[in-house]
Amino acid sequence: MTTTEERPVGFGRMPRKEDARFVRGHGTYVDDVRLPGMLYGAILRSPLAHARIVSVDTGAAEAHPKVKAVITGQTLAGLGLAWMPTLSYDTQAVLATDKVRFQGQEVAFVVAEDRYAARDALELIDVEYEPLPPVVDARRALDPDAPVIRDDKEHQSDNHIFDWSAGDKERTDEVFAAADIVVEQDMLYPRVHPAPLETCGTVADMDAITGKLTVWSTTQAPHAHRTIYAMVAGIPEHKIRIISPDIGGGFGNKVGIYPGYVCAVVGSIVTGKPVKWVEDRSENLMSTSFARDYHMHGEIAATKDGKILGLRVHVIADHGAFNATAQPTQFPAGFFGVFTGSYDLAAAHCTVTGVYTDKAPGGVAYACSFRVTEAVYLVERMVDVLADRLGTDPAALRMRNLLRPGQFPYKTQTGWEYDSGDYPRALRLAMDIAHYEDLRREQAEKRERGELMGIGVSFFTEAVGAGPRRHMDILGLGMADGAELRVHPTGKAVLRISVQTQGQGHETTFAQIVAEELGIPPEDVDVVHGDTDQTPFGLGTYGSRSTPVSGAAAAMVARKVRERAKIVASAMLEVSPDDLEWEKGRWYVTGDPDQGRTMTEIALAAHSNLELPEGVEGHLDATCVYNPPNLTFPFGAYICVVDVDADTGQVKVRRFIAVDDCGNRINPMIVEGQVHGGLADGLGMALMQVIAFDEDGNCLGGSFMDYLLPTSVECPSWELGETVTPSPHHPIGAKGVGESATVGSPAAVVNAVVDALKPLGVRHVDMPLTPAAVWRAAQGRPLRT
Ligand code: MCN
Ligand code: CUM
Repeated sequence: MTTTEERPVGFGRMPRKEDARFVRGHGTYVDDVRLPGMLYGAILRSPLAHARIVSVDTGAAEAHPKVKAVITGQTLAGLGLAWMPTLSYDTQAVLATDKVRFQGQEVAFVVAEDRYAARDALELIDVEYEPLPPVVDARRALDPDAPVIRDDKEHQSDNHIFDWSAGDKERTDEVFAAADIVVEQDMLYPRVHPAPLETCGTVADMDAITGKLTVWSTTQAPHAHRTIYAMVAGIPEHKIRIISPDIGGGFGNKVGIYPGYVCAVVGSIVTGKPVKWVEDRSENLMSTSFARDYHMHGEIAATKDGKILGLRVHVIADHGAFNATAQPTQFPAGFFGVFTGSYDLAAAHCTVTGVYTDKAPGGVAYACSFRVTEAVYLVERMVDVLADRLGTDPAALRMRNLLRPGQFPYKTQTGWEYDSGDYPRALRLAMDIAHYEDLRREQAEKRERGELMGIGVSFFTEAVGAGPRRHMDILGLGMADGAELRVHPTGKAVLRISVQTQGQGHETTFAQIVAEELGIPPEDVDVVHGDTDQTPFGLGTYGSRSTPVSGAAAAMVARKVRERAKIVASAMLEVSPDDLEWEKGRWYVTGDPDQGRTMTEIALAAHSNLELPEGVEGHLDATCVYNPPNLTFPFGAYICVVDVDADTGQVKVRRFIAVDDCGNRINPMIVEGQVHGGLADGLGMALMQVIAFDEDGNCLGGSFMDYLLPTSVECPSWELGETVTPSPHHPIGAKGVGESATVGSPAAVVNAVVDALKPLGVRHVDMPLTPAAVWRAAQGRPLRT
């Protein structure tokens, strides 16, 4: 009999299983897929931000000896595919027919024998444009004289997309009217890009004989993509197979369906050959899904002794030329409604106005938890602006106003129910790790000498793990996830899940969940994902929902298998199931622990000639669908320490302390990796990243020369701490963590830099805090954004 005790079983630190292939260069990414006879696609893109298309001449390109097809908007219009639906019930041009609406927009698609010929042939296409004035500044988009971007839409006479609000306006106005102190601040969360190292791409293979379409694609949500392809293209859903192989980073960039994916599919249908399309870096940076671009006006009300009473916010949200924002249907501004943050408020109200501009589809994603990033940044900047006004320490002001453990489950002023938390404990721990009082002393001494040192604090609450499906769906698809678990005769298991890892290590952590529940080693559990023919339906990986939803499904399906194992064990031991007890890895007879059967023994018996009770079918497998009762609400306290050189505007992040609480941790090593990555992301956004445009709508961030990724040079050695407050409604008490650090860290960095510049009278600087922006602020001449 094997015992499980001496082997690592279940939760705990464990290196990632998938790394064995990644570190040896054996990953299989979309661009590694090579099929016999495969052709290559390339996209012709608009050089102008806003222009009418007068004509498209493809004759010369078609005459190129290696070109197999040239597809234009007109070709697609003939197939009814020139426009496709977006995730926000808008439409997006696959290839432009009437106008181009942003620089880099897709105009034509060439299919050729090789990549080089496809690119060369783009030069042979002659497009005549009639330039139109572009709308670049979202704050001007609703001006009466602003050119109308979406004149393709019948009822669209301006650039307005939606108005959305949350909270109680009247009550908030009352609270503000009665408050001792009201402070306000304008701030921009600039347009940024997820910039995964692997760009987006697709290999489409339509088999003309069987009618089966196989699509290898960079997607975070293969099942949702399949359903959308079926609905839009009219291909029967069972004839579509989406394979999301290894993904080189998603960060939200791979949630949507992009014109290039559709073009590859059409290219394969038209040529009868497999067609590969993979975008290059500039295409990715200029056209494929942007995040943020929120122009926010915040007001905060408080008593003069520092009790925060209310928040009032108005946002102008720049969604670019097509509203392709990824959000659950009922939430046009995503979960921005959590802008009340981690504080006990009397009232709050926000309004968000979404507008079109001549920019690539925006508001899509980037470690955002559906707009929680913007919300957290807003409230955490506002608390610091208030602290400045009150002359109080920002950590003390937070400590005074944070929700107390006894208030959970806590219903916010905007209708969210936070599941659990001990906020003061997390902040106290961060302050202890930082030696906060010593830092403030050091800062005071430095200020005496004219040196600029800043300490920034932020506290965040996230909302991750969408559904429940009653409230949350994407294009009508409810946000729940299926799981299937099969234990083979020799006790080795295969788990099939609907979510899709892009670097988060699901093949490891999901095996650990099954291992924890069944008491078999994680090495004995294979995780299958990313292939719609092999996995149950579910909505995929984004909004840090894999652990909260699919992870719960994995635990529940394993528990079902464990219950079936109990019946088999009872037949083996010839006792009633009621007389059996579970310890990790085996069922044994109550009061007689020597009489027991391990999962491995049970698995073999379940497939043997053992006589099973009436109605028990044998084998050891189960399926389940998990529809979460609520989101999970991870939280954390971050402290950033910076030194600023007023003469050069250089910011040096000296220390960064991050205390995260994501409930029970399945694999602490992976959680820490997620936090490290997210902190680097947040630092990048705070200090160096923006996709900017000139007044003609030219994109200024089309390469890694302009759009900077932080490296180990800019990042400090992260100092992590943790508290554990399990989610009361999640089967294993876990909350999501994948986006926490990106959500929580930018405010800490900006708060630190503004704190450093305080002696110079600076109260706010918009991200990114480049040397130029900081230098200008220090000179009393802030950059206009
Ligand atoms: N985990 C854990 N214990 C917890 C919570 C999570 O061990 N209490 C583990 C999970 O099992 C999983 C990882 O941490 O292996 C992240 O889990 P989760 O928070 O559920 O997030 P998702 O798996 O749903 O990942 C999505 C999230 C998002 S939305 C973005 S954006 C982002 C992020 O993950 N993109 C990433 N982290 C990323 N990390 C990498 N390497 N690459 C990306 O593209
Ligand atoms: Cu919003 S970026 Mo992640 O949810 O894939």
